[in-house]
Amino acid sequence: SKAERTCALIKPDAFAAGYKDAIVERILAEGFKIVNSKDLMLTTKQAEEFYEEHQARSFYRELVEWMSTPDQPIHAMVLERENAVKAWRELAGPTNSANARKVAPQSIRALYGTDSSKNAVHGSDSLESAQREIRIIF
Ligand code: 3AN
Repeated sequence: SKAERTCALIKPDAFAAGYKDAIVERILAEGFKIVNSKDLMLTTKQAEEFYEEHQARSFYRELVEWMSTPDQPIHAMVLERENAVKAWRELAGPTNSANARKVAPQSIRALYGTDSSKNAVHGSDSLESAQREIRIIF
């Protein structure tokens, strides 16, 4: 089977709390290769485009503003592995960190997230999303 690429973000909550190195170590330990990475702050426009599929959701504006807060960096990575999209979403865990602590206690969101929005990391939901997200950020 063939190596896939997915887009991972360490969000502002986990970055500010100093969890970047621990999360990167875990990613490598789980067999992912980090083929590109950078610290950055998203512009409002980048965050809007990144989350455009959520435009109709009640939390969209808050999510965009949080992900593009000035002086609140994120760490973006392109991860490569067999089955990378699904494997990274599994490692990240359920969207809601409190739920993650119940059903997937070793997942990254269980270990480093707070709730449904401050949930430490992002993972692409498909290969198409991964390509789109990588193009927006890198
Ligand atoms: P996932 O990131 O697990 O794919 P999505 O795609 O449903 O989850 O949500 C994208 C992002 O939107 C989440 N990572 C989170 O930051 C935010 N979000 C999702 N659900 C909520 C919610 N109920 N309240 C606030 N923010 C949310």
